[in-house]
Amino acid sequence: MYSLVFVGLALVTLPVGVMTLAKRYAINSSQSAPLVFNEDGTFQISIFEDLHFGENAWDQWGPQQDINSVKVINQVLDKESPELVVLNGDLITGENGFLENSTVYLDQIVQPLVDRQLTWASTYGNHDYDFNISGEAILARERQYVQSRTTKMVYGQHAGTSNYYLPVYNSSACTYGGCTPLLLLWFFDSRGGFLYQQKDAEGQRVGQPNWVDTSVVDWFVQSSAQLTETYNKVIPSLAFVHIPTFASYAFQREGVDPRLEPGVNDDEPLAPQAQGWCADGTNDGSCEYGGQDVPFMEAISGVPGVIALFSGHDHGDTWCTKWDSRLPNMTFAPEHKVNLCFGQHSGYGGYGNWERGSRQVLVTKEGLTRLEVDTWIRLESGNIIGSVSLNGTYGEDEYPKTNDTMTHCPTCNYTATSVRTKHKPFRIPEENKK
Ligand SMILES: *[C@@H]1O[C@H](CO)[C@@H](O)[C@H](O)[C@H]1NC(C)=O
Ligand SMILES: *[C@@H]1O[C@H](CO)[C@@H](O)[C@H](O)[C@H]1NC(C)=O
Ligand SMILES: *[C@@H]1O[C@H](CO)[C@@H](O)[C@H](O)[C@H]1NC(C)=O
Ligand SMILES: *[C@@H]1O[C@H](CO)[C@@H](O)[C@H](O)[C@H]1NC(C)=O
Ligand SMILES: *[C@@H]1O[C@H](CO)[C@@H](O)[C@H](O)[C@H]1NC(C)=O
Ligand SMILES: *[C@@H]1O[C@H](CO)[C@@H](O)[C@H](O)[C@H]1NC(C)=O
Ligand SMILES: *[C@@H]1O[C@H](CO)[C@@H](O)[C@H](O)[C@H]1NC(C)=O
Ligand SMILES: CC(=O)N[C@H]1CO[C@H](CO)[C@@H](O)[C@@H]1O
Repeated sequence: MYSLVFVGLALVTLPVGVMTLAKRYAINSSQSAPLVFNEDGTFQISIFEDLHFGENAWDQWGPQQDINSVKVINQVLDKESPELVVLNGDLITGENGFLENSTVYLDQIVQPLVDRQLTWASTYGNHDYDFNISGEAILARERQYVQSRTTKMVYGQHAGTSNYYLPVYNSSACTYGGCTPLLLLWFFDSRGGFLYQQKDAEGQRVGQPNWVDTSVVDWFVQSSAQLTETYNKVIPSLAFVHIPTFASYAFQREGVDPRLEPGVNDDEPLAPQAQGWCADGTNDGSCEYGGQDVPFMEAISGVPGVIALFSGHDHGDTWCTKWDSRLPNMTFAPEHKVNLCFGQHSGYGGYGNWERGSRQVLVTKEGLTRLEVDTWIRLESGNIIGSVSLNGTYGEDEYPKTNDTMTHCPTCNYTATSVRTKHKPFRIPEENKK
């Protein structure tokens, strides 16, 4: 699909120095070759999220979890054949990182993708930002691979890193600018965690806002309007962000129906963007939710053609909901219907033992005409669960209930200095109730 000349060239015959050079600068082919639909008119995405590599590097448990996580990626990709892999945040558990090597875990994550000549695109999550790690640092590591499509299109000081879009074309006969894309993929950075190499007067790490910044929202609204004008057409799109928005929380309070919205719903209440921040931008622990994700929610539901927004973050939530009306505790209704989906906790790092897996999204040219995609979760065991069509009647159609199964893992139990802290329970305080 894209020329992988340098990968194909038996690198083993090259001395190490040349190999590194080749890896870094050779062809940039995947970056210049557009994403395209299959001959059969499909485009599949495999989402891995909350991989949480690099926990407890100093003992046996952490590295063992990373080995288990690599197995998950391999098991899933032995069964699925995506055109693109999305790494939807919390690739690495940054609070365990050492400055000198905090991003090397990326190499382990992407090895199964490189082996299969797959190309990928990342969003960064709150655990990808800490004193010793940052989105910029992970992106620098990703740039060593031509298969990475992760990039940065918004340069404001508070924008975060992984904000960009990728067009998907009809066929390889198209080049950038040559054809109208059939599909756009938007990637957003919900930030969070802590600022890189910064400490306050008390020597504490400095928290980073955990929502999509308004500079990014402006860029999204303007860029999509520009694309609509350029192509004289609303191009259907899918969006990815690590931390879900308050709309998912508001829906969850209404009640997730295990037959209409199949999936695990154990993280209740879930942790949305702007959790733990006050409306005035302080985060001293006195507020539960500051509402700063409202502009992003308005944009996601206001920009026409957005079929679904996929997030991770809450490892124990795996359902999709169609957001199509004003929800309690929210002041506005979505302008257009948008499906809000969680994926499946993919890594052995991070809290929880829900069975590991990966959400699949199948786009067809035909489905795009009705703004529909199909999606399911491929588990590490090989089983498929939660297979649904995000079509016009999603939310009314009955599906089999998803079993809430846990992974049985002899190396998973850990009691010493576990870093597996769950998100703080989330409650809206009286003053924020609408
Ligand atoms: C490949 O990409 C890198 C970084 O994005 C750039 O510095 C380099 O010049 C590119 N090489 C080619 C051959 O385009
Ligand atoms: C899209 O690509 C297919 C081949 O994959 C080709 O048959 C078809 O004509 C193309 N359609 C357009 C509008 O270019
Ligand atoms: C990173 O550095 C730490 C501290 O030197 C070390 O314990 C750890 O094994 C290193 N991790 C990797 C993946 O090299
Ligand atoms: C950051 O990395 C340095 C150098 O390896 C290490 O000494 C330090 O403990 C780390 N700091 C934090 C806050 O993780
Ligand atoms: C949506 O998909 C479900 C499951 O395949 C199907 O039963 C239902 O009829 C579809 N609805 C529409 C409007 O196509
Ligand atoms: C879910 O669990 C029930 C009861 O154990 C079992 O009968 C059913 O086959 C399971 N379904 C799936 C899809 O695994
Ligand atoms: C791990 O912990 C669970 C729950 O505490 C327990 O049921 C299971 O037997 C433990 N497994 C091992 C291998 O220790
Ligand atoms: C905190 C919270 O959820 N507040 C309100 C949200 O909306 C429902 C339904 O209107 C109220 O019952 C809650 O008190």
